[in-house]
Amino acid sequence: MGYKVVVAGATGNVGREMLNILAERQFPADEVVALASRRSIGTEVSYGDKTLKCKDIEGFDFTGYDMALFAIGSDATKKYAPVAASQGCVVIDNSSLYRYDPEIPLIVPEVNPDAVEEYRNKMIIANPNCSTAQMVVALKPLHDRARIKRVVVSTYQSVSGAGKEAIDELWDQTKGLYVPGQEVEPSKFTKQIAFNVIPHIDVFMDSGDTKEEWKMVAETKKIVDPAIKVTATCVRVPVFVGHSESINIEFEDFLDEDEARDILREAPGILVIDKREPGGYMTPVEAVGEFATYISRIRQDSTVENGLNLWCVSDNLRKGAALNAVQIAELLGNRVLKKG
Ligand code: 11C
Repeated sequence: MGYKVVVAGATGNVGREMLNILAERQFPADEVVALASRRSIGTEVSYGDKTLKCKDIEGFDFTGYDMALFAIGSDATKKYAPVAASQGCVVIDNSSLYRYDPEIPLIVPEVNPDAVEEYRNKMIIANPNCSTAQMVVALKPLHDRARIKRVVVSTYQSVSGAGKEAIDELWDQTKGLYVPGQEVEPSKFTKQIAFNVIPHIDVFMDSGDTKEEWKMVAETKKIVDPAIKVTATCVRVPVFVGHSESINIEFEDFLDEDEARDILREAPGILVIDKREPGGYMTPVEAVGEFATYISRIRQDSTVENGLNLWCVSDNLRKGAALNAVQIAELLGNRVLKKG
């Protein structure tokens, strides 16, 4: 007997990827139900070679369903996650609503799988922000070997992180720049995104950091180790899918770049592509549709006592969202629910 699974927000970028990945990874599901908001009822979405018709999330009875993958944003999650949880269905939530609740586990399966047991507290498990997920996959094995003291990260985040309208804005604005009279003004973004970069993701906080930058700090501490200091600068770039990160790490102990490369080669979820020659590194367009987090440009930082630099690329809709959620579902199934 397999699982009965709900995907809520099935018509969005992340919801569609959740369905694709459940099918690609042959998740042992007896039944998969696609839910959406009222305006998308009846919309057809693909699940492997099947087509599912979206049902209304309002009034849906989650009783008898084992788990629900939510990709519906914080406001809707606030309304529907407690309903699913109270009806005995474990929610795996992609929004930021519950991530910082000490009673709710925030999980990247390669990093802190044991936290899955804490699902019992509220029947909810949180999925991290995309820029955090790929970074902590890289940090964890290095931390285990040499204890990370401090991380300085700069991100190069694709527009798909901001949703479908943001993808359309980059596309239309890029075309519009070549056609007099068809220029597209910024709407989803604060400034022109085509052929530009914008050092602003999510809202500004009193500290001067943006919320996206704050999330990378808070989530890394919760998932890997509260002792790790993180400072982040998050930047939107004109890339459709795939986030990149330049990561500078300072360790307690010396870690040689060759040993770091070997550790990362062995680490779960990581592929190292690191040849010191033209093209011997990963770029975001090459990561689209892939499961791995790619690490390149591993090198000593000799400006601090025990420093290392690396370049980290992943498909933000996959490892950063849908894949991680499906991996949590697999973890929950294998470790706790044990069906299938
Ligand atoms: C972005 N990282 O690239 C964001 C998207 O907290 O789940 C995901 C926001 C989140 O805009």
